[in-house]
Amino acid sequence: MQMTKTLGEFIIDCQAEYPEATGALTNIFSAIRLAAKIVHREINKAGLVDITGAAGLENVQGEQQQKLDVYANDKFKAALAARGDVCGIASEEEEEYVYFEEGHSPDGRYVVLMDPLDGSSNIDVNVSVGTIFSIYRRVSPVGQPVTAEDFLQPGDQQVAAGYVIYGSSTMLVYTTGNGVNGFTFDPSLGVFYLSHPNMRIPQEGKIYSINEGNYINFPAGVKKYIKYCQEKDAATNRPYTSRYIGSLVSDFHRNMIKGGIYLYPPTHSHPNGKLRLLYECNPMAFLAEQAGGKAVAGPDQRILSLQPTELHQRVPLVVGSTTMVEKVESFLREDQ
Ligand code: P6P
Repeated sequence: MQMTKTLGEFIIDCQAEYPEATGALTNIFSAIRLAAKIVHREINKAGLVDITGAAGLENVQGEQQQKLDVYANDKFKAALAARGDVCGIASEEEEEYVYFEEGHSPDGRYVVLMDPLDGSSNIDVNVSVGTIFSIYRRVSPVGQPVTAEDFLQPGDQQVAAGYVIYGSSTMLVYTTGNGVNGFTFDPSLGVFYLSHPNMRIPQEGKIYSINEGNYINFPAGVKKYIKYCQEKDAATNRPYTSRYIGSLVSDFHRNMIKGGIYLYPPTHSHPNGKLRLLYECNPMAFLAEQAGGKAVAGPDQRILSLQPTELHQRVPLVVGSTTMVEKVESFLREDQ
């Protein structure tokens, strides 16, 4: 049996297609790959070394920081800082963006935005979690400290985006704007292998993912869509199946493979939605569109076109199979 490509081989082959490529992205992905392996190792023994449970701190969102949240943030930040190509990062776990001072990467031309451990409240109950990352070229002068503008770029400016899902297996899924490819980690060899080449989201799906506990406060169009999913109609494969893991990366990954839709609409506690535009919605939207899907914040509000205004800005998210997202948009338009 021919051995499939490793992530490293795949990235180098892709770089070879761009003679002008400097190898910077290759270096950045090498850092992400290393940090993912380290976080994988700790997640898979969390129950044994008491690094689950809240670290007693709160992150900028006022959420209890799980020790692994902090651990993952530190590992990804350190790995990226060690690469000369990254001049700064923004993270769900950091109140402000971080400039990599002297000795790290003052000449770096890229910034990385990340949610180092999304869904971390699931760790204590052994449910899969993920890392989400988004990569941009800096817009401020090289060699100078990074500025807010480097991080507040529309999602369409992303150079690359992806996630690591720490589930029944650990996978790294990413895009650089030429499709989406998935790599599965073999812990016995410490290598990611290409397992899901050219991932495509089915145009149609039968799975909807939403926290129906918030139903009372959903916009009317979302309530109508939920009822639409639950109606019996053989011609359109309804009723659909409800699946909600409470971990964006896991729900998104399943919908990527099987087809489906994930929604986090405005709720009473999160009137602008709960998910963050910069390091959750934009990278997932880039992946979705590259795989043939769609991602909007509302009717005709393409996520990747939004102009960010704040680092931890939240927006509503509807993402997944194009036909399903467009159905939600039609219900939401009726209420405009
Ligand atoms: P709720 C995890 O905190 C997260 O950001 C996503 O991973 C997940 O889909 C969502 O929030 C879950 O939020 O309000 O349904 O518990």
